[in-house]
Amino acid sequence: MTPTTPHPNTGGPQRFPVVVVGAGPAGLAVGNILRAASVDCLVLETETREFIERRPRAGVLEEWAVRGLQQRGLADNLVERAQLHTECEFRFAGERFRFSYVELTGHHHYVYPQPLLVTDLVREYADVRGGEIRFGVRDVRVHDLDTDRPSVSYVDPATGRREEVRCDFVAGCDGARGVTRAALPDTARISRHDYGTGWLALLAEAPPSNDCVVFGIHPNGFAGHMARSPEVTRYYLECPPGDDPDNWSHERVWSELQERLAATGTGPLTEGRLIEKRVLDMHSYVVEPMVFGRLFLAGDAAHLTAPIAAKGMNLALHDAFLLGDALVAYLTKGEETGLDGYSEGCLRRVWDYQEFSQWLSEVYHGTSSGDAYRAGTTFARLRRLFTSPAAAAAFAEQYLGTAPAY
Ligand code: RFL
Repeated sequence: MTPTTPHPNTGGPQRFPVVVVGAGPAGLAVGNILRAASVDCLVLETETREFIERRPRAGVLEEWAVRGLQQRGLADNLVERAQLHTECEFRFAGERFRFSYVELTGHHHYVYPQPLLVTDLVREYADVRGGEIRFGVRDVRVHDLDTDRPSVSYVDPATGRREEVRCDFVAGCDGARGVTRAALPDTARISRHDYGTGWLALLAEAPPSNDCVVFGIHPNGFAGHMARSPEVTRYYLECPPGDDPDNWSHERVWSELQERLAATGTGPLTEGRLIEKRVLDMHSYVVEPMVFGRLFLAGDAAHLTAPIAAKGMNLALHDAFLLGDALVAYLTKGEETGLDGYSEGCLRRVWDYQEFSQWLSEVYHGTSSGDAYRAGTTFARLRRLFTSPAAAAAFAEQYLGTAPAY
């Protein structure tokens, strides 16, 4: 199968070897890998470029993910500007406990805000590698996925006309609220897990108040502190699922954060204006298989990991590397093994990260559950981390995503 040239102005359907639905980390990484191999593709995105370049979300990247971006020429800015995180701190029972994973393993995390990564990936795809991308598209639909001539259609925002794009493959990278997952047949299995808790996700215009990530385990509920930049800090507060962010005034947010993150030997947090305040219901799902006919799902479209363990963007990149490389191998050399093994190759890491998130959720939420038994086992888990070298090594491996095989 040879890449075909698009014909944007013929009035008839256009044609690209690959249509990527969604310009998040997954879709843009796939697009960049295809363009590096001179495979044409079209990325369709419902939002504007300005919007996706500013949407605040993730920040923590694992070493293998950064290496994967570097190998594909996508990490120059990241490597120059990212912070390196080498330790985290648990606060519980009024005390603080440092966990230096770099000392234990030699490995660290990179912290690089998702909007900066998305900005880098769009620039490289559209402005450097000459990839086609259409922003602001409406009502995207996928068609004929179980044939070898699938297509994607959308309403052009400028003309109001429905446009059709024929292709060989559709990469469904449109996140948790996209449309491609809904095109799966009833035979696809979607496993869901609801943690029964909410997190108030906050971004504060305030410098970090600690030199590393802090996890506060408190009877009032979990609280998290994560540096995003020297001026901005992400905070989380456990809250009831479905809670209204308006229930959380500036004063209430800071007083709960101060209380839940307090520990002997620590000063008060540096407070600041709250620039993001939204409630996330902690839930996860996994789609199996991640492939239907010519549709290949990647990232949050295929699996959502509640941001408990900061794994979602890493998994999105893992999928994108496998999918981009497999599509290039097929479209340029006719090799099918990458596409055949795609779903299984992704899902092994996905399930491993899901399991770790579930384990960590119990650590974060057990003491505030109101259940004395769960609180007791939570403290046992925490104590074990700081008394058993084997438990500490196992935690570090999962926290960093450094297992030798998945
Ligand atoms: P994205 O980033 O959601 O991108 C999907 C894109 O598709 C567009 N779209 C459509 N386009 C065309 N047609 C449609 N019908 C469309 N519907 C939607 C959307 O506008 C969007 O541009 O999915 P992707 O690429 O799979 O990337 C996933 C990550 O964004 C996500 O997993 C992470 O943000 C999760 N996450 C974290 N992950 C980490 O690895 N480390 C972290 O520290 C971390 N922190 C977080 C997080 C997610 C959070 N929220 C908001 C849920 C912190 C938070 C608060």
